[in-house]
Amino acid sequence: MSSTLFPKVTVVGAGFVGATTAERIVEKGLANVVLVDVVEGMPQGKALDMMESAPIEGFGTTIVGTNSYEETKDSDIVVITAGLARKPGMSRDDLQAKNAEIVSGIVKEVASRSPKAILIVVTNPLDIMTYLAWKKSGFDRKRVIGMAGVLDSARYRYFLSLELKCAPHEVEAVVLGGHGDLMVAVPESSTYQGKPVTQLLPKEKIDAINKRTQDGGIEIVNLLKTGSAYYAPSSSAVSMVDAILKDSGKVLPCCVYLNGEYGIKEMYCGVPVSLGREGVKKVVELKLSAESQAALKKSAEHVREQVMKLNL
Ligand code: TXD
Repeated sequence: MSSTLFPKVTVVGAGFVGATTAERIVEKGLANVVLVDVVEGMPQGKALDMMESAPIEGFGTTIVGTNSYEETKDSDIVVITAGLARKPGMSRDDLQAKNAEIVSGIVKEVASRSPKAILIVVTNPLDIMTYLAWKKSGFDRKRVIGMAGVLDSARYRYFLSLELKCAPHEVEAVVLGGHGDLMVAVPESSTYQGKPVTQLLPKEKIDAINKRTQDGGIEIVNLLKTGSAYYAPSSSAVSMVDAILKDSGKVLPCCVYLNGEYGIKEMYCGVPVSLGREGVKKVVELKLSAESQAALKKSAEHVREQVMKLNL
């Protein structure tokens, strides 16, 4: 297929998450990519390096690297990964002020050039940056979505599979709420071979897995010491890009604006949604236990408190 027939995805931030996201998108042949970063030469170098793998990998999509926004015009999707990442001892909320400045500037640049795009926010603190991107873009709430739930659920699925002694993809699982210490793993909606994991594993095991999932990001930060996770985060972002571009309607847990769903009003929070070309097609309301529902509300309230600090 000629490369002009592919959709266009801009990835802002050519660091670990951004570059890996860009690589996965072009290698899968999903879209042509524009990779933007403030560091001179770096996105250009990474893009050229990826294009030189095209003859070997056999993809027909293209990637260009740039320090300006001109090339991003009329993107179908913009994935925002720019910002600072956590270092050991830092919480996601510590990143807030600096990343708010970065994300606001980027949204201003991309929203005017790609007014019909869907924004996928990846930068931490995730729920707050997604709210900020929605406010600053002026876009419909369906078109501004945060990536966290797919990653948190993938971690949960992997950890459950270790206990269940099965392949990770055989476990279906959901993690809801904000992307932070108050995220809510929902064992009653997580299944292996159709059975809820609550029937397959003892409560202490499930509680320990929930805790490891909540600490999934910091476990990697502590091992890497100089950065945070990017392989699973980029897979997660690309699964959202895939569902949107293919208009698949796939249900994925994403950070979206809620207006009464799950009893949460006028706030961004992680819940399962069906994704397609218009962005969020539908919020899927799961039947939660009283415990999970209360934990979800608590998590959303924490996001609200942090959002208030932005003084928007
Ligand atoms: O689940 C999730 N949502 C997350 C979020 C999972 C993993 C990482 N998460 C967050 O993504 C992380 O806490 C950071 O806030 C972002 C990016 O993480 P990454 O690991 O990719 O950080 P890097 O490697 O430091 O890359 C950030 C890049 C770097 O190249 C900077 O030069 C660039 O962002 N940057 C900018 N690019 C464009 N425009 C501006 N203003 C800018 N400022 C920095």
